Amino acid sequence: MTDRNMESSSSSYMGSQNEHIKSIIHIDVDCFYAQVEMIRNPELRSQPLGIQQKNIVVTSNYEARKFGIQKCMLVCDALKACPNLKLVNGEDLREYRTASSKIFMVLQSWKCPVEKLGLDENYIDVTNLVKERLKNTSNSITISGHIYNEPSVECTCGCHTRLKLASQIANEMRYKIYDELGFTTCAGIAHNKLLAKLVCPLHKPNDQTTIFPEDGVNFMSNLQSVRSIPSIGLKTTEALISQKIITVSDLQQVSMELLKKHFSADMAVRLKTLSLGEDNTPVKQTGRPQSIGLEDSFKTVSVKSEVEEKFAALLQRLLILVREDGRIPVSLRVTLRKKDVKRLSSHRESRQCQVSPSIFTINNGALTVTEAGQQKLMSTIMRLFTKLIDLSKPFHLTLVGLAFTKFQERMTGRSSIVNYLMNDISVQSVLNIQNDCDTSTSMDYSAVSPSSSTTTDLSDAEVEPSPKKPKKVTWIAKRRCLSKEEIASPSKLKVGELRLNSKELEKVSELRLNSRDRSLTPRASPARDMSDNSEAMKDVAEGGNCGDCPSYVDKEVFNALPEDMQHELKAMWKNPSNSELPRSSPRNMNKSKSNTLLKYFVPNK
Ligand code: DGT
Ligand code: MG
Repeated sequence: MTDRNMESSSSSYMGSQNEHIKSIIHIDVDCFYAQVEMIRNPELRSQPLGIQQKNIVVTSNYEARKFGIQKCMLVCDALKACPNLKLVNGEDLREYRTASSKIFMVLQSWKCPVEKLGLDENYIDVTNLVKERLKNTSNSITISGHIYNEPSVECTCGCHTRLKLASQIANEMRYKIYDELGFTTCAGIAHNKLLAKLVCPLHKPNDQTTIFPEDGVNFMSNLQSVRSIPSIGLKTTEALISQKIITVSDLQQVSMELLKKHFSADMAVRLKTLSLGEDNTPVKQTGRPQSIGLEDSFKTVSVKSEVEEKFAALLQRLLILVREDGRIPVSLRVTLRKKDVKRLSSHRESRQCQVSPSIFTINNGALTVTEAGQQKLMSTIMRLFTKLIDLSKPFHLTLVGLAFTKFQERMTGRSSIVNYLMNDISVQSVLNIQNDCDTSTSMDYSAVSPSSSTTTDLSDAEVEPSPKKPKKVTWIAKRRCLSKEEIASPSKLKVGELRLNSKELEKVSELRLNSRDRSLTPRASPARDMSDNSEAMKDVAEGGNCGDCPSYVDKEVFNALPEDMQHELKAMWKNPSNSELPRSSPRNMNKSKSNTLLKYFVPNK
């Protein structure tokens, strides 16, 4: 390293002491797919095991690695190296995804930001947790696991103590993952994501390594290829190699002037700082995926019926994933990779459109699609396909893909119940569009639009309007033939008839079916309603929880609510001034504050 660059890296270290404040853990599951298979079938544990996808061994257990089996080896080569290798097909990723979600959930129990990276890696920012624990710790703190380099002096900012504590938290996390799910893991602990990830595999399998900030430059300088840096991809590597920058040490020493000649100023700075082990990117809490998709690649397909078969197979698998996810899709994207035979090149094209949420129904809390719904989806897919491909001309495809790209949230939790009900009104509303009652009316739809759909970056896809974009309101009137008065107020939609999706409210969901049955029968007269109601109140007095409820409340629905919500409602009923709701009559509810939970407590009549 030149003096100047040495100087810049050491001053960067000294000058960035306030950047040592973070404590980041990176956790990577050992031989992930192989462990999933070994947990499913413990007999595999004692054998060399390879996970096969097409003709490649994508990973293997540590037993097989002793025989030289490496990731992405051809099956034939792997069998030559280890004739006893047991192969398990790993093309169906469902079990791996499920395991991945479980691990993520375990890590979330520490209430720190967790960022999922692929299926078997997670970053956890434990900065605040470390600070909290430090307040309550007077004893000297020891490290858990390995240290990259034993420090000769303590950094004055206290980062060594913090990272030692973080190493103990990492150990707790790994222990819990093993204890609850049976997976062994590795962890890296550092003051930034880059170093945490890079030191993670230093003691594989089933161990952990901590690196202190002052060792970052030295650690990085030992990496043989610039490609070892996680955010440097193939193209950047090629561009660097073309400038004879091959190792990370080369990158540390090269002048900024030269880097700026070949990269943008921002990129040049980023490359330089990464080479010095610096990285200030935050751990971003992972939410649910913005899209759920699958692709299938193949040599060439040039016949429409074959494309249809491929899509049908993909759709079956995709529906399983969506069912696992639980959200209701409202948008579908079709992707093709077209081969240009003359130019020997290929490119991707996508097209997407809205899909009616009515295609999806909830049975016992699970998202399902009927045969007819699947046919509708297939015809949407093939319609998008014919927009992407001119069938009057020959075509050659090497990939087809399907993805659901927007969803209606199925919110849960006490605070979200009103939104939750409103969402489901919109779902039910579209369900009702085909019904034959011809009353129509107009109403501002905004309150019931699926506003909580996750946002999706559609920049690479053409969005086309739905061919059957629901006329937004007519549906409510159509199906239920509600009176004008009822339509004017969503509060008049009965809670028993709304589709409630969360587990928390599954019981309510069952009740909905009953209520719906009732709603299809002729409407009861007010006198009859009164008697039904007093009947209901009698039942409650004999054993239900709804003794304090006003007479207009549907006690079945009330009793199905979580206890804390029941308490909250009772408190509001006891003190109506707090709730701004009239105690006496549901008729007055139209006048009260909108979006209030109590408004949904209108008995089914
Ligand atoms: P490890 O972390 O070295 O103990 O081993 P793994 O198997 O956990 O490897 P890792 O963490 O790089 O990848 C996690 C899983 O992802 C792995 O079990 C199989 C899959 N995988 C890894 N590399 C590839 C690949 O190049 N192609 C495909 N299809 N799957 C891969
Ligand atoms: Mg792994």
